[in-house]
Amino acid sequence: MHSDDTAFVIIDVQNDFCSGGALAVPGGEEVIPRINALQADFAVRVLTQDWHPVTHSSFASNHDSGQPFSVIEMEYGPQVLWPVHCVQGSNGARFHPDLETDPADVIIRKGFRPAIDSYSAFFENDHATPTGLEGYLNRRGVRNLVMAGLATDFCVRFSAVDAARLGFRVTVLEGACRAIDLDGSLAEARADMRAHDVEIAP
Ligand code: VGL
Ligand code: ZN
Repeated sequence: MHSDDTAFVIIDVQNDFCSGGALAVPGGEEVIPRINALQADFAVRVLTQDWHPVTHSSFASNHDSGQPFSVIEMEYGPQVLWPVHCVQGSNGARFHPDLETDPADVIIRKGFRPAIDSYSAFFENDHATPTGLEGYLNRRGVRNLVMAGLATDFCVRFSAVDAARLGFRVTVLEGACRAIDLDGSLAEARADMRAHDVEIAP
């Protein structure tokens, strides 16, 4: 059992990020058994859920010339255009059926504003609009975070780096994550996490 001030943050283990999903991360569902087994070791458990309106600006289909996996410039910076995924209320947006969700204390939904994407569990991609998770964790006295889930190089990376910037001590369980690995994004994610003192554990 970890100390009471340590939370397990489980990122986006949803159908669309697993095999057969709209934005399947290779081996996505392989993280589930370990994540399920670890949950009992934590006093605080957080789930995040990517949760987009069908009009979302990160969807390639909502841009005239946007191809999936191309990058465009948004007001808040570069944005990868994704296939339609994790649409609010759809089966793809549901947690994978094998993920144990009953132990969760809180579920943070993100990416619900049409005009802005949100990889991080803490801030949307403008790095300014908060999701509220920081306040939740602070009010519960949490200082340390252990993270796992999907995808290593997008939502896990930005959640871990934001958390470290906010002053949490962060460990990413890389073996309980899987990556999209788009144009070197996994190597970049590892370097970014290390540069922000995120511990990368197996
Ligand atoms: C994610 C791309 C788009 C993720 C979410 O969970 O890593 N990636 N939306
Ligand atoms: Zn998304």
